[in-house]
This record gives sequence, C-alpha cells and structure tokens, in this order.
Amino acid sequence: MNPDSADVLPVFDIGAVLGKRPDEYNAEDLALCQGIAQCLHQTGCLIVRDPRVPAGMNDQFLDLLERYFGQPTERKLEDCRPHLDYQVGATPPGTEVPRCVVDPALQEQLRRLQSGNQATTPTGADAKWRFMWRVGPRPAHTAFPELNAEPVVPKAFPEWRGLMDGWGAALLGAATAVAGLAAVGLGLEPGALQELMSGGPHLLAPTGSDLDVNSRTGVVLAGYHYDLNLLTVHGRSRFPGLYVWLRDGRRVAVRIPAGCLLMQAGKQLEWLTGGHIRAGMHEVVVTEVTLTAADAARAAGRSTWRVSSTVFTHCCSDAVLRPLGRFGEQQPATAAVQQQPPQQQQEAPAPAGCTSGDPTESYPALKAGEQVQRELEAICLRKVGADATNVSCPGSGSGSGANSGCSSGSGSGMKGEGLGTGSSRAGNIVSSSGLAGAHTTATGVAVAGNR
Ligand SMILES: O=C(O)CCC(=O)C(=O)O
Ligand SMILES: [Fe+2]
Repeated sequence: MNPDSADVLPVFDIGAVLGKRPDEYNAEDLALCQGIAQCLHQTGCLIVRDPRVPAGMNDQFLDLLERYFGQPTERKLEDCRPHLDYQVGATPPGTEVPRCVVDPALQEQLRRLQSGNQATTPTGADAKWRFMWRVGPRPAHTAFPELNAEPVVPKAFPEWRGLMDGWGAALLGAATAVAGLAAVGLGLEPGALQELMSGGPHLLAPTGSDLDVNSRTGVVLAGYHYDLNLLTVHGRSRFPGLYVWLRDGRRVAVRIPAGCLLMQAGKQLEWLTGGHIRAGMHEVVVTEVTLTAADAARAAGRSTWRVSSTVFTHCCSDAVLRPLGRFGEQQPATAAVQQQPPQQQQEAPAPAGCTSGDPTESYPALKAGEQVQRELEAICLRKVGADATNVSCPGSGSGSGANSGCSSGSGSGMKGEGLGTGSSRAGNIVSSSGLAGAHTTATGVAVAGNR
C-alpha cells in the first residue's frame, strides 16, 4: 500500500512570516525558508498551511464546479476554446494526452519505477474534463495572446466570477508567498521567483471526472505527467485518486490535512533551478477508495463528480526562463553528485541532458510562453507548429517528435468519456484506512526514513 502524503511530508506553516520583509526574518523564519527549499529539492512536493486561505471557500468552489461539470455535455462544449489552446474555458475528455504517452524519456522513467510504486500506464488521452479560469491581472502587452486570453464565463452561474476569482486569488496568494520563501531558502534574490510570476497566466484549473461513468478501478483520469508551469497548488478534493511521486521514487497517495494545501514543483521551477528541483510526477486514477467515496456520495445524494481544486501558477509568458543565480553556474561533476538527495529507493532517472555540468545546456534561455506552447503541443492541447519556434523540453528527449500521440481530431469531442484508458491493475488499489497525519515541524524535512 502506498503511504499518504500527510504521513510522509511535513507541514510548513507560513503564518509567522506573512507580512514580514525578508530582511526582517529571524532565525526561525530562515529555517522555514530552508526547510521549504530542501523539501522541494528532495521531494518536489510541499504541504503548506497559509492561515489566509479560507477553508470554507474550497467547499463553495467544489459545490459550484460539481454543478458546472454535472451539466449536459453540449452545454459544456459551448465553453471550449480549442483555438486558444484550451487555456481558457472547458476541455473535454479525450483531449489532453499525458506526456508519458508521447515522450520516450518519460516512458523509460515509467518502466524504471519499482514494484509497489508503479504508475498505471496510460495508452491514450485523459478521461477528465477541465475548466481553465485565468487568475490575477493579465499583461498589458504580450507576444502570447492565447495564453492570456479573455475568460470564458459559463452561462447560468451568476456567482461564477466572484467565487472563481476569490478562490483562485487565495491559492495564488499562498503560492506567491511560498515562492518568496523558497527563493530565500534556495539562496536566490528574495524576489527572484515572485518577479517572474508577476503577470503570469495563472490558472484556476479544476479537473472534473464523473465517477458514475468512470466507475472501474484503473481508469486513468489524468495519466502520469509533470505540470508544465512553475508551482501547482491543490486544495482538497472530495474524492481520492491523485498520486504523486517523491524524487526518491516513492508513490504517495495525496491526502491533504485539514486547512492545508499541497504544492508540487512544475517544469518552470525545474528550469529556473537548473534541475536542482525537479518537476513532480503525478497521476489521477480510479481506485477502490475512489469508488468507495463515490458510493458514499451517491448514498448521501451528493454529486459523484470528482472535482480537483487545482491552481497552476506560471512565470509571465514574456519573461525568459533560465537557471537563476547559482543554478546558472557550471557545476563540477563531483558537486553535482553531492547535490543528489539521499537514495531511499532508486531515484527517477534524470531528464535527458541533466547529467551535463552546464545547466544552461539542459535548460537554455527561453521565453516562458514558448516553453508553454511546446508543452501544450506535446500534450495535444495546441496544434503542432502553430507559430512557436521549435525548442525541445528538458526531460522530453523528443522535441517536436513528442507530438506523435496526438490524433488528428484532437479536442473534437468525447473520445475518452466513459471509456477510460486504463486496464484494471490489482497493484493499483490502495486502502482507505485512515492513517493518522504526522504533523511535523516546518523545519527539517522528515522524508527520508520517515516510514
Ligand atoms: O485531478 C487532479 O487531482 C489533478 C489533475 C492534474 O494533475 C492536472 O490537472 O494536471
Ligand atoms: Fe498535473
């Protein structure tokens, strides 16, 4: 059985530093920053308590999205914007293709996951719906208009804008604070990450999956992938199914302690740290515990739509991604080895090119908007070669060749709905027996040897 995130990851309570400038941080605050940076380096994940985030708003948000996704399919299809690369509005099932389906380097990584920590190998597009809602101010000028497009406001939801803006801003605020603390802990300029985030195409991007339809264990709602953005924030979902991999290769069931958020590093954070922090891998699959929760919801007359409370924070599209500060300096081979986390199990293989001592070779200077476009092409949300220059993504090992998994009719409808893409896998089933949460202090990462 896979451990729960609440048992293996410490909780970082950021309440004490909110409202302080970095030059006012005391020793405890600095230890918090270092703990956050170390946890991101060692695991790719963080559990954070930000007292400003109103927990009740998560429920209002989930209630709203359950009603939204519960609408007839035709209604939701009106909200799709394929010509804007689905970066606003709805995305139907059968559209987004998990990166591992099209990326040989990730396929190799999948094969090397050890027994008990394996992923459900997806064979096609995800079974989930999604809704993308822009959060925060849009840039006055941008070379990437489709990433910064006007929002889609679904009909028949007068409360939509207020609730989506409110919950999105709360999660973005938490991630922005964490970015400041992580920068300090990483030894960067305190504002280095936050400045890049300013004007970024941040998205409140809930997924929606109907568990009445996707009702077999092993159905892949979102196949093994990393997120392409800077830092992803997850509030609580009402249904389990999200699994993350720590850098040491352990597969962990996401359980978020009450009042907390789970954050995971995305590709842009990997880029900015020259691979010191790796984008965290994860998947969403239907398991016995998902179905048990769906049965309970059905019996109580509640919605059986699994809605995620996800925010993708981004670097500004027109800003340049490159390894920052010390991460841009060439590492002697021995120093690079010393940076590796303790080996509990076999670590996931490094992305292609990451063994080079020169981080700018693996992570060349590139506008964030171009990096996003490349990734969107690879996962079939953007038409190949729409207008971006051809730059390969670190870890892909495939450049433009990563697009082979996109069928020509991508985005045209409901290829995956109800069918799912997974085959049943006994090893994929976890038990719901509640393990008591290990609430550890914010300093020090209680990861290695914690279980
Ligand atoms: O549905 C979830 O819980 C997370 C989905 C996810 O990984 C994604 O949207 O990138
Ligand atoms: Fe994801």
